Amino acid sequence: MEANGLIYTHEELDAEYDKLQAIAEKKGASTWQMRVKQQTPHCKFGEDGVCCRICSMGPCRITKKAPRGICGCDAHGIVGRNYLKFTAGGSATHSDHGREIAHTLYCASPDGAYHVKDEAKLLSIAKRWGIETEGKDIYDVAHEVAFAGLSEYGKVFGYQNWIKDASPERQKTWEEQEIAPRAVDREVSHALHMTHMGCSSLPEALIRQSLRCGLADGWGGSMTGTQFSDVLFGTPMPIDTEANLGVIKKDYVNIIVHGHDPSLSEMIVEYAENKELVALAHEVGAKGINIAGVCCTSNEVAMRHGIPMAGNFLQQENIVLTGAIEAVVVDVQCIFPALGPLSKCFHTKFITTNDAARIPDSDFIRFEAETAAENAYKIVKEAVENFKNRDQEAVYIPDLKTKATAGYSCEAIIKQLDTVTNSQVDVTGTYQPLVDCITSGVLRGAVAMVGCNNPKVRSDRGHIDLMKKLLANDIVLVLSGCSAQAAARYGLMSKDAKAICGDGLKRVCTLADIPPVLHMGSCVDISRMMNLVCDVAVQWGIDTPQLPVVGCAPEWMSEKAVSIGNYVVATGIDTFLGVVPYVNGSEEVKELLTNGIRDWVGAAFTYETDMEKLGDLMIERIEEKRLALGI
Ligand code: XCC
Ligand code: SF4
Repeated sequence: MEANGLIYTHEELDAEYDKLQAIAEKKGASTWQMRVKQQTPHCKFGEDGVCCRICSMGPCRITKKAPRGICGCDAHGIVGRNYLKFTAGGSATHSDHGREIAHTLYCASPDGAYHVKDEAKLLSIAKRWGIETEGKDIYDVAHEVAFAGLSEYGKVFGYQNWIKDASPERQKTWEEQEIAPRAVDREVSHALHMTHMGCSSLPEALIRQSLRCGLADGWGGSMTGTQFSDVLFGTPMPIDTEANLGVIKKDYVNIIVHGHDPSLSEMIVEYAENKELVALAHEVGAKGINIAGVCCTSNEVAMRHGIPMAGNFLQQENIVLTGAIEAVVVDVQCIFPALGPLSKCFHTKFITTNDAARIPDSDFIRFEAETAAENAYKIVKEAVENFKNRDQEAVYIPDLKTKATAGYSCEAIIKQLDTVTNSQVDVTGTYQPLVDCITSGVLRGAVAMVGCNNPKVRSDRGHIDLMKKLLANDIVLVLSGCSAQAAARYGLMSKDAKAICGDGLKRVCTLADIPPVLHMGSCVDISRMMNLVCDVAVQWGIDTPQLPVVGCAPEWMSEKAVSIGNYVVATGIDTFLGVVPYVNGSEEVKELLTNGIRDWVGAAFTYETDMEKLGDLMIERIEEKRLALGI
């Protein structure tokens, strides 16, 4: 069943996923659907954020009868501290990803495993960072830029280099508000210092550092991850691919790449074409080697190589349940520990590769930039050799597949806009055509829809129903992370999806030859969206909070998502969440996040668990901003 230009309904997809659940039950395997039942209702103290266990006098939990912990900390201090710790976890994680990529760039060499693919981008970064390039070998420049990037993590004085790419207004705001990000590691450490027993319990201070720590991610670690990945693996350009479980092939060796760091997946993709390994695949009775992705790794290889997207976060177990997977190869983040025992119900090998993500019941094959080629060869070989252990009779691959176009980096968007410009003055290479579409009202605005899926929201429905509503209202969408994959699986990332758009957006899609939802990449690529909004604001001559643009994470779940939320808001973009962070236990913290911080950065959070209302609120906010601009 291929949704050729069609858009799947929830029922069509659920019917197939239910069949995989039945397989799990028959096998006695545990899935998240089952575990959610065991874990709910969730602990109310945890949900409200009023449980503190940062010292061994506790744990303390706040109730009406016990309004303070043993040290005297109240709910506001505890909730604020927990929120900052959550942010620090996310910022550390994204930033460490960026650090790995910087290290990979440092290892690049003409005859090694990694090369410089986008020289122009590298030279442009070097220039912006004041690194001399004249007469130098491109690899020497790469190493200097990589070293400078790595040094940003422990930078002794000053702010992150990348913030110079933000709009002048933003930089000014961050400095004035004392949230301009300093060294990445410093912001994370400082956050953990502040949340130590007996340090900060003032909500204002804790939330301010949350914004700063988030900015160290978005305009620090994540930006490094994105920009350096482009230098190494190429800046994404529109590319056709496919999505959903139907991309798994019955007659092929199927290798799933899952996680976030493209250093690994790029090499796996390369070795899937290795002649010896392909010959070996034929020898064991397979037609070849098929690679498909899960989570953000999938986004990385989809937008650079057109590797199909098998599924997002909450699909990871379904993929194994097909019984057709020889190996799930993972690097870091968003990997269910459940994959260990689940793989054991099948012939599937669960291969972990990174010191940061060691998981029971997995085979650990350490993957390092220095030895990437031999590591990748070994991993792919193990998968191929595992094909003979597959029980072909028991395989069930749902016949679900969509077409999708991925790879809309900022550079790609500008290029696409160049094709539609009919202005009298030359605006090639700028966002002016986009600004014109918005000011004329052909497009009402834009929403950056990002983030995970979460069983608290009926999986993916939050994303999809909101997207449909926004598209019908002539609001263009830029997507990343698991939100992007949800869109792809339903068919919204195909150019034919313009059929469900309002007339204005439909016209823009036809003229620019784009799908109405633009795939901008993985979670670290939300940094691309920050570049986009800053550059559009500069082009327009306004500050980012004035743009009729909002951010939305309807089903977010991870610490990284909170870190992202903080830097998106701090970049001036109102952000709408469909899952409430653990802050309900403090009116003061909640007030700050949903309103107070607007005085600092010009934007704030909106929490609304009713998706219909969440959509209305976003449209309302966009229209308010238009009105304020007089357009
Ligand atoms: Fe993870 Fe990035 Fe969330 Fe998906 S969206 S569940 S964080 S893979 Ni970023
Ligand atoms: Fe309890 Fe205070 Fe220790 Fe937290 S820091 S566990 S509130 S005594």
